[in-house]
Amino acid sequence: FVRAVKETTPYDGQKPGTSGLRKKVTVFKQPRYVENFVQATFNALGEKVKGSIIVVSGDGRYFSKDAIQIIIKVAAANGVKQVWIGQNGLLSTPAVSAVIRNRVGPDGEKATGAFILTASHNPGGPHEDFGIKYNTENGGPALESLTDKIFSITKTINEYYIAEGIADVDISECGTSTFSGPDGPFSVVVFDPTEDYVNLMKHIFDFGAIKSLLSRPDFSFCYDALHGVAGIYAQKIFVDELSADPSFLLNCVPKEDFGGGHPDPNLTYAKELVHRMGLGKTDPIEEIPEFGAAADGDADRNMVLGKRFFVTPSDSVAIIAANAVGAIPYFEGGLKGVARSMPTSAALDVVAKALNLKFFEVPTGWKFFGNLMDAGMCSVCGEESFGTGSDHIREKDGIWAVLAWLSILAHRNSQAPSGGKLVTVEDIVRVHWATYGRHFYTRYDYENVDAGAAKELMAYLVSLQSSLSDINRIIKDVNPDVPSVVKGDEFEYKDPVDGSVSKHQGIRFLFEDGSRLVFRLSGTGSEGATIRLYIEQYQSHTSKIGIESQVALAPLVEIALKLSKMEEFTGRSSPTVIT
Ligand code: VG1
Ligand code: CO
Repeated sequence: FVRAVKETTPYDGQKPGTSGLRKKVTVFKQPRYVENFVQATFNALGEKVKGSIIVVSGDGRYFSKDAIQIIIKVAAANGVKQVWIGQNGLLSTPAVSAVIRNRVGPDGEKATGAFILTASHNPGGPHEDFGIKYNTENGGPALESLTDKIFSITKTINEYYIAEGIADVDISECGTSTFSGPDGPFSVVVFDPTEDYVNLMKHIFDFGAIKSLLSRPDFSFCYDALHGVAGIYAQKIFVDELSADPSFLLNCVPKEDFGGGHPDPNLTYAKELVHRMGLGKTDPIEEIPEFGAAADGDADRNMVLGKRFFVTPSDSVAIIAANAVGAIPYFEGGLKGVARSMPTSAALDVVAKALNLKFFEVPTGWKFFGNLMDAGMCSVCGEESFGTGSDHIREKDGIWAVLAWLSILAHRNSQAPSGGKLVTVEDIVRVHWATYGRHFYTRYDYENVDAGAAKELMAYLVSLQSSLSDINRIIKDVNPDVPSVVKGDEFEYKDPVDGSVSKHQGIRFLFEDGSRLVFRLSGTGSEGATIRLYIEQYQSHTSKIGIESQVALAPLVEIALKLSKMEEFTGRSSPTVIT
């Protein structure tokens, strides 16, 4: 092939958000849009690109196949030596992280980075979302220093390189295609997207123990991949390796449009699973599984359910941290530390304190955990947004979380009297609350709000946060029974490893009794603005631990809406999604 230099002009708004560049497919389809962004990334990477191996794949959403062919050609023209692609362009986000960290090329070399093609839990299809996220050598999302550099280059870019004379590569079959170019041979390697990831999971967990649990006549489960990429891993791990009944799998064939749904594993969007698990129903449905789980489009998120029972993601990470040692062979030597994102509930803090573990609170977005893990300071971490993971890779990991829960269930049951009643998900959670207390938690999302109105609301909160007397006056007017706010601030994080500072990470109101209200703007939307409101209350009195979450939180919800003048600013009387 020849290396052609093409003229281009910048596009506005190619700014990677919390997790990469996410836009409507129609935006990505504009001429040179993908080329500009990929070239800007290569320019930002500089020297590293020549002779490197780059991974390109994703959740298989609509437009992935076109984007892959473009990226192959831009990579070849920039001097990349090899492009690695999961068969059919599929690789889950955690699998990409595993491939970067573990897979080796013919001469033992590792990949330099990856373009992950996904918009995660956002819907897919010709009129929906697409996304490109760049991950670096450690397998984690690019840090802000790099994404800022990419963004600034996109604003002035005037040319890109592209290989001319390379035919489209068939990505439906495993194998290697080699081309000769100006810098020597260039090849595209298509491989089995499950191989590296499945090997890693087998190394972390005791598959034998999980298999025994799954074979119990009183145990059944249901895994819903919501037509995302998790399906191919679920088939390999749960069915082929762990011998689960194939009927346990729901929506496990990846689709370009996720079957028209939101591939978002929460109580609103994972409707079919929620129904199967009997949530919100009191009438006896036959054969409700004992365990249920779902993933998002790119399989880095998870939702865990028991029979008629929801585990909040904030509880999930705390419970995994509290039970990992003993249940999961990978953690045999103990945990190095634990971390959560700022809006995630303090359930993990309580565990860290009780077990005397190092603890970190970082801004939203997985990239902040990576530095801690690289420095050996953190083993288990999580976010309230259905993200849980560990230092086995540098992304959150949906299937890992499910295997962690199955391991804990298997371990607890192996300790229970043999022939006795199954220890369930709900049993494990209730014992946890009784031991550590319970953090009632909910998140209200106001999606696609007018961007100007959202900014005004946040600006108002920034100024309100500094006046405790104003805040407490409003609170007492609304409900004198609610405790006072003792601190308001705008969350700021100084990375303990590299000293970098991230500002404006959300407004916090911290109450006397440990309750918290947090407001922040989403960084993953593709249209308008999304305001997220996080509401949390701690309860350690055994008599109050069992009450309904929405009942326990109702007074705080009312305060949050009044404090922020939510309806006044946004015109919304209710949120779009409650999780
Ligand atoms: C959201 C979540 C955040 C998560 C991010 C990426 O970000 O709140 O916790 O890390 O999505 O997850 P934001 O900025 O919209 O609140 V994923 O599965 O979309 O890569
Ligand atoms: Co995701």
